Amino acid sequence: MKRNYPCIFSLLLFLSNSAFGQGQTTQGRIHLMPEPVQVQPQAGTFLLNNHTSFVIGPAEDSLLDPARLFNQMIRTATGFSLDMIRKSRVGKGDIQLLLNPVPDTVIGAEGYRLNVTPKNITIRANHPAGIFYGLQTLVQLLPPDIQGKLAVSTAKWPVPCVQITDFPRFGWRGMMLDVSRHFFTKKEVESYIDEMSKYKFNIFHWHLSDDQGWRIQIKGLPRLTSVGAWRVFREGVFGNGFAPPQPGEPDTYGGFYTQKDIREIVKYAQDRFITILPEIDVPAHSLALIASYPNLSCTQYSYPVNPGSPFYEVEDNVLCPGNDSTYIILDTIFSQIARLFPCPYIHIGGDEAYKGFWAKDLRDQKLMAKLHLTNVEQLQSYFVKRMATMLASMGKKLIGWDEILEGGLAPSATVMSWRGMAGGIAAARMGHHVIMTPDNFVYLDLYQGDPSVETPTYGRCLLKTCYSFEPVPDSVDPSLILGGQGNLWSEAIPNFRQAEYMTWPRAMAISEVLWSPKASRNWPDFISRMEAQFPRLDAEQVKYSLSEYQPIILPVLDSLTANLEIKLETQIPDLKIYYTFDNTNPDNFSPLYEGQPLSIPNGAKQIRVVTYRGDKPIGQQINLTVKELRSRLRGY
Ligand code: TNX
Repeated sequence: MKRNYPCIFSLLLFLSNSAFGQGQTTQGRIHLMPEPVQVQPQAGTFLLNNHTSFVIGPAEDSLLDPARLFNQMIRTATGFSLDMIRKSRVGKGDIQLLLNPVPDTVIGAEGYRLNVTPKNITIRANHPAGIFYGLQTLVQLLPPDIQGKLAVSTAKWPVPCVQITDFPRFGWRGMMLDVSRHFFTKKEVESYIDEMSKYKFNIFHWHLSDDQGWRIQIKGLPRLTSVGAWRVFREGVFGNGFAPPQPGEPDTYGGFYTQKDIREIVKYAQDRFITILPEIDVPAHSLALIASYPNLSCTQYSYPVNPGSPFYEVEDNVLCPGNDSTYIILDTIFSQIARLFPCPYIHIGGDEAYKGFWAKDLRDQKLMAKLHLTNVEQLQSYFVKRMATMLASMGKKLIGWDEILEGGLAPSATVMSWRGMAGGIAAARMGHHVIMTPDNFVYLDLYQGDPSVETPTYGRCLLKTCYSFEPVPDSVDPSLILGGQGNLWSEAIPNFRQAEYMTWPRAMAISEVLWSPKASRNWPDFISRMEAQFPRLDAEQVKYSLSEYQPIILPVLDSLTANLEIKLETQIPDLKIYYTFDNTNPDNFSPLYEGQPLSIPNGAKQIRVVTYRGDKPIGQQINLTVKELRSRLRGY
């Protein structure tokens, strides 16, 4: 990032900005997310009002849709839309959108140059995608209310003058949404895609099938949606806390997208320059498919769609690779998927296949003998290679989770590395393309705050951890790392508000990792820009988490005495931490935490901790018993 003021200056501005929610500028600063490559603030302001027009060249029809989307975004708040004038010269008060006649070699396919002067605004790009991203940046330069759901009684909308040059670090900037464990409606999915596009993501990985539900209509296979899309309803804690279906209990929970829905969502995403990567998870995670067509598993038992009760290794959720029916049905499914989704890739899952049923199955044994395979991992590899050939015949390339490395990787497969970075590193060393989605950095289903106040899940993935994600490991050819993505698995996401809460602001951190230059990463600066986004999400009524302001309470054992002690931390740098051991609620007159681990006073049963910014409480108070802290020594 090249700024025309030094970093220390921005840090001081950040520290002096005691409350968040102040809109696009604080004391003259411009707050953008993700941070552009180069931002050069200029003197003055452009005023957008109902006389402002878009100026689009007569030959540049491809820019009409991005301009229309901009209009759609501001219409409710402003009460007006900008006219679209088809001419080549920009006049006073205009916003000119321009495709470069000669490619600008600095900004590539998705970059843009945005110039705001008091007289007019120009956005230049090589392709319409760049114009779209320039318009997203322009929205962020306007006051937050402009993108809101309420009419605002002002006629003038200021834009600070600035020159911006911007382009992404990675071509694959993804977010994954699991719609199987819990179902999200077409409108909710579109709203997720819309929000992603504001932070310049360009891939929506859609996890469309799993053990808890099949979500896409496939013509000729009606049971996938009449049976596979439905399960019994459960509330409580997914996994051990959910009871299995009871005899005669109706399947009331679920849903699916018709092919018409899919086409509309694909178009909705395309308009926002987002490609949808469809995933049908095979050969495992297939209980919904097997519940619909029981002949596909080795056991051929008739199982119900799983509601989140324990079943792994007990119920056979894996397709039988030695059964030809498997490939016949997959051919029907994937050929329709291939036609519905323009994405050059299809994701076939490939993760977490329990192979115990294969080892006992006669057809699988016969196939292994015929192919001279010596273990079941090689059988999975055979299955994945056969899927790669099938997809190639449909003009598509295969992506799979890193388990597809086991037993030998299909020659042209792209690997999505989720069990840390290791699978990605191994695949890149073999010359394969890789997308990094390591669970320890970008799993948005994991805790972002203290487990005592969050929805039950497992493991921890803090905002700060997302921001520290580096997709390119030192030891590999960087050109093989296509990019990365955040994954939202929905076992513990029973409604869409929770999906938003788990996504934001962590996805902002991921968007910056994937878009902005590595050298510009700056945690305090990110926080101040994140805080400028919150009023935008408020205006749009998108839920987000404030868990990043909570204190972090860590149990530690003193190295000499082995006594339990407590360390307190915050993710946000300028917060103070106050605590009590006397069962009262702390405030800024309570003991201040000063960095040394605390020993637990005799008789104390609980610590209560709160964070402050200046003299205002900011993070949710966390109360933890000593007993709970002791149990956390063993992890979450
Ligand atoms: C592992 S990531 C899974 C998912 C779960 C997720 C929960 C992957 C390829 N498999 O099936 O939902 O963990 O975090």
